[in-house]
Amino acid sequence: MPLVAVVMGSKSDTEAVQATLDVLKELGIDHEVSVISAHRTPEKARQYGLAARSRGIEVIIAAAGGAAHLPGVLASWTTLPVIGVPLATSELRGIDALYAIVQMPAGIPVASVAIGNAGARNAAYLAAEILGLKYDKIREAYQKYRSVLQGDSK
Ligand code: RP5
Repeated sequence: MPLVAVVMGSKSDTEAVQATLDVLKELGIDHEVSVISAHRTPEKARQYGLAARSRGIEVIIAAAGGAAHLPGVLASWTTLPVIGVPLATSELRGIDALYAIVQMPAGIPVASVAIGNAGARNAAYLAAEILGLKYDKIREAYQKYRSVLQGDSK
């Protein structure tokens, strides 16, 4: 049963989101992947956010570019933690998406990671940290990854 929902705003985001999927796979975290546009398919976003918890999802990672309202819209329909990944898919190269995600008004939080590949990877690591509070196997896999980093001289 997937614990992490990875949602992207467009099929065109697939390549940018691959780094998130790679890390989740490396850490052995069950996940599902969906394409939902907050502006083209708002009803789908609402239904997805409302049903996520009852389907067993515990963390949502939402990646979008441009006026990236997807993470905030999903967060409005659920009390699950939402991690937003700003993608550099527009002329503003992700600055717009970063501001849209990180500048959520008070009351409905969305965690923001960095623009692009670093953020895509870190979203999965952050999800592992959250899930590691409850799941020993995920915490151990994540700790193993971190201990490998300590031996890395770069
Ligand atoms: C956002 O607009 C998507 O997340 C994507 O990054 C960007 C462009 O999407 P398309 O218009 O190419 O589908 O909603």
